Amino acid sequence: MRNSNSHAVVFALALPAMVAASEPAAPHESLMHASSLHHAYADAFPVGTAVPRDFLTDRAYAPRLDVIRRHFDHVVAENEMKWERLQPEEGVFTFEEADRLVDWAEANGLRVWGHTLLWHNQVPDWVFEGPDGGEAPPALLRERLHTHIETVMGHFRGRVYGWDVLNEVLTSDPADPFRDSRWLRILGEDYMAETIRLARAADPDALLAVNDYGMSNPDKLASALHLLERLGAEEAMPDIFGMQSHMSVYWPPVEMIENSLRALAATGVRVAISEFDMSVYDWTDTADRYREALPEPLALFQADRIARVMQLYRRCAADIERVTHWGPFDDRNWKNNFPVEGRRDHAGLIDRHGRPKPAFLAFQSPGVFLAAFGPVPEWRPEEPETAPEVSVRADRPAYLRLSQLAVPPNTLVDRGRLRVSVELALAGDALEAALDVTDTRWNGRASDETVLRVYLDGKWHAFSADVPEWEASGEGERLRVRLALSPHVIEAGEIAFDLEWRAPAADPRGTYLLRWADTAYGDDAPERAGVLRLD
Ligand code: 9MR
Repeated sequence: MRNSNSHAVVFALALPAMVAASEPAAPHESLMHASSLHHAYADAFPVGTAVPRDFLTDRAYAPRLDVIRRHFDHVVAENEMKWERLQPEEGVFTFEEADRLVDWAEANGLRVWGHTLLWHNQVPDWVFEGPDGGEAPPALLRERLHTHIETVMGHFRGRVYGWDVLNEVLTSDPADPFRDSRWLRILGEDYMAETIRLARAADPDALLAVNDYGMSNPDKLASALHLLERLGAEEAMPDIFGMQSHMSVYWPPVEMIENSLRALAATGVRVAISEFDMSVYDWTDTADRYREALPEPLALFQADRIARVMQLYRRCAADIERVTHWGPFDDRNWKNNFPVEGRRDHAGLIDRHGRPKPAFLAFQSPGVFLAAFGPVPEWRPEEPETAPEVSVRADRPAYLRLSQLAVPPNTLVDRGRLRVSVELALAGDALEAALDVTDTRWNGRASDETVLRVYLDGKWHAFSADVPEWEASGEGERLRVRLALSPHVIEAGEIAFDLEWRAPAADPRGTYLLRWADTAYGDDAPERAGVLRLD
């Protein structure tokens, strides 16, 4: 093992200049001189990364493969080993893309972790469909699961050293701890133990994991502990529990991570930090604030957080099977599309010019980073002071852009399948609001529990979707509501205004919440209502 300390010190001293520099000689060049990330943890745990498909197929990404080879000791296919990629049609197995990664990893001395055998996402519909077009009977679904696991694990036996067998099967409601998925609905709760046993039989040498997100949440942890207890009793104990560890600079606190990590390890499994990354946004923040660049104080704050998390992992190294980053290149991290599609996040270790960020040094040498820069003060974006405004006129409708509300933890956002637009118009002494919703999760129709609320002149007015005003429109439907405006409002020419749309998500525990002006979560009067001008 190479000792990285002297490099790291030089790196630390060079850091301020690197942060400020505009263009390096060539992208990724400095990374090829920085000492290896995984060597820094050679005495603790393996350090790996997810790899997107095109890094292997598009020659433009060749320098990134060099970076991965230097800094990581294992890889995970970001998408290529998911069910829809490996068996898109029944009996048609397509291993080409996954094989390409495994071949490359083997040729370069990196190990491969398999992701994932059973998930509710990225699994084709045919898996759950019966011969008559209805739901597959349990025996058929069981047989398909068996065939998939045997074929996939058989194909990669000896080349993929372990698998995420059960992915995201938990809820954060310990009273109802298992995700309501088609697996659960058709097979019942035993499917989890059965799947682990199938995987064990298919490749007895592979390590088997249960993998999930949000694991620092004590409720989610309680669900996991319940599952592990049950799997243990059913002789289907996994070897590993994967804490995905998609975090933000603001959440969760290190103590919560430590608490979950130790509680999971106490059940006898080892813990994998399986999908590490760190968004620079608070979960409730939907603004696109750092499109041009990541402000330096925020880059340093992110690094400080990463350093403290890495120090925790080192303290818990005996319980940690591996640490896998889910997207170290800022421009190719999934957070750029979640929870806000197309927003620029900076969740990785390497910036958009191919240079190591402060986060890179902090990940590699937390002590060196903290000695040089820590403690870094928390950095918060400034909120705009002015409330949003909208003008409505009789002859020209106005359009509102709704933002996702700061949401409770179970709230889901699935913008791809949901479109909501709002049009406001003046009609005599009334305000007309027309809401167009296309919600493909509900065959284009709004659920009965959908509620539109309009805040006008100090009061919310609620309209649920079971009112007759809903009418079909295009692919979706439209709700048109009319609110009388009092003479004093018309006289004043402006009024405190907000508009909110909420609907149940496909997952029964989730809700969609969109609001125009006040995007802080709460049922009461908006703290920051907007202004409606009557022109
Ligand atoms: O990073 C993956 C992204 O490219 C895919 O579009 C997405 C599809 O669902 O899956 C992402 O990876 C997920 C992983 O497979 C399971 N845990 C959550 C990850 C981020 O969504």
